[in-house]
Amino acid sequence: MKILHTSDWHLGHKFYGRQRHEEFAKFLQWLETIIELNGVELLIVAGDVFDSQAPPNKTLAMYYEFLSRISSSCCRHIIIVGGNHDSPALLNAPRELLHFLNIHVIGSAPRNISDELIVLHDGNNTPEAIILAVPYLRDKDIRLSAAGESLGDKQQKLIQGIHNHYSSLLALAHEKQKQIQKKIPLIATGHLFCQGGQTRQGDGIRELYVGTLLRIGLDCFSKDIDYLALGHLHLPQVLAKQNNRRYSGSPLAMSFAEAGEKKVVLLVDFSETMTVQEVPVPCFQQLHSISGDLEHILQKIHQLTATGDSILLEIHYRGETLIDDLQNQIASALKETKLEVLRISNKRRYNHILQQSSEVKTLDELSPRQVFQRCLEQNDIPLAQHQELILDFETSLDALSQSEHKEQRQ
Ligand SMILES: [Mn+2]
Repeated sequence: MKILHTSDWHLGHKFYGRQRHEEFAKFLQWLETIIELNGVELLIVAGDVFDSQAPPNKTLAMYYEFLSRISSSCCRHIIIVGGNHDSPALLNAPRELLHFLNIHVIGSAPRNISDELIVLHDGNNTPEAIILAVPYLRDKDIRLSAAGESLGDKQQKLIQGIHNHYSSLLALAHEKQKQIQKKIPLIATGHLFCQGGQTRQGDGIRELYVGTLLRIGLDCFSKDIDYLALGHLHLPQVLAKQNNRRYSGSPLAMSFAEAGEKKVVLLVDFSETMTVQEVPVPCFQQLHSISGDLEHILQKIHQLTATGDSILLEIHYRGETLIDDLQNQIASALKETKLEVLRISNKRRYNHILQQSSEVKTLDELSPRQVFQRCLEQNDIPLAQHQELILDFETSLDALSQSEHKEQRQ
């Protein structure tokens, strides 16, 4: 059986307010080609299909068009699990309909855990794989909260809850295996931060409380699991040198910091001995970050123009002199080029005007968590209390966005 493992598409993601529809469309087209070229029979998307709880209609249309095309290809089955960015209600809404196309959607932990156990059948109706389709597990899915708990208690219970969830599901899978009486691949998904996982600044992971505080040990996943398809971290990686425990990473750069990094999808082949092959994702839109004084910035713009490529830019002015018309100077340098600047930060100017050392950002550029963090700092809340307050804040924020979204949809 040939499987394609991918995650963290973040469809609908914007760069400083600029939509990326074209890039996403190109990626999905490319993915379709890869699926057909390699005769992929199962597609696994391990969470964060969408970037936000309420993606634009154009993004939704792109997603459904892709699913309908794939379901009529060689790809017999599609498994989609929700990530922390996804709205479970949005992913789950068409699940009954998608089921007819052999598309299995698990938007959030279902009431009945056995719904996460999926047995896939080949064309002759013979079982060919068992999937533990586990989505991102929310605090409320797995932990019974009690009054007066310390932060340590909360985290410990969350970790324990995630371990229990996987082991209960594995017990059900073992029963199924006995019934099937034949060795078929056992595949599990997850959308979480594994111990030893690598991340980098600016990839959006640090802002999430599960990312900041919780690390799930690999011992959570039984040796009986033949392949673990993980999502959440944006760098593709093998865990603990085990070829069959992997993050596919995001296929597109989600920040300027990720620009130029290797992006892949994974082809897992169970035909004989299991093999995993990284398929590099082409770069559909070049990104470039320029940091320096005006001379350096203009020189770099000149160099990039000469390539003739269409490139999105992020510019950080770091010069000593105060330049009031920096924006105009850069705008005129970009005239009649294929370069587009999305953000110019002028640290020197802010420092001069506001006499403060930290870079001023607008609310657009800050996540709610960063705003909260600034409140903690401004109000001189002792550092020791930060983690606990942030966890409570994130939990409330998550609950709020869930209920807001529910109201919108009702
Ligand atoms: Mn995620």
